[in-house]
Amino acid sequence: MALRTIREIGDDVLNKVCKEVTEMTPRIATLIDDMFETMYEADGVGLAAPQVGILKRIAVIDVGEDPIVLINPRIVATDGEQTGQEGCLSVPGKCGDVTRPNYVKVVSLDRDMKPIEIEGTELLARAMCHEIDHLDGKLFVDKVIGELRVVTEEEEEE
Ligand code: GNR
Ligand code: NI
Repeated sequence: MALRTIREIGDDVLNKVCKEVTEMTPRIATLIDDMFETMYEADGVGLAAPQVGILKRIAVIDVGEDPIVLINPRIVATDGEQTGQEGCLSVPGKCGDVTRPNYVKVVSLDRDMKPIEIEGTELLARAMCHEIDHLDGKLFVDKVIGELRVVTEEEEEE
């Protein structure tokens, strides 16, 4: 396992539409392991492959329940709305309010390329939307309501 470099806003790789994964390979398995390690080291709740420079439709999420691997994820249902603070490891030190569905149902492949369905509300719903946006080359900064704020040191410690 190894840490990967997290690409930051301004890097073109973050604005590209990622390619579907057609088969699991040893390289992709290693990428997924490295993405978890990189996400945990950075104290994130999610990480998408383009954030480490790989234009494939892969994301990892851990909001404190089970770690989730998403491959070729698609949102198939949403309900309600939530507006809350969002940040991104590719936009260090900044945060802003974004409106997302309060519930999302995602169909995806897991690490074994087996079809799965994941339902989430609140932070999990927000994280799945945020990661799927990355796979389509979109960053939260373009969805912020009002101002993009500087995260204070106290908030960083939370
Ligand atoms: O660590 C992260 N926290 C977060 C908080 C609110 C909404 C989305 C996120 S995802 C972010 C990690 C990241 O940049 N994933 O792409
Ligand atoms: Ni992000």
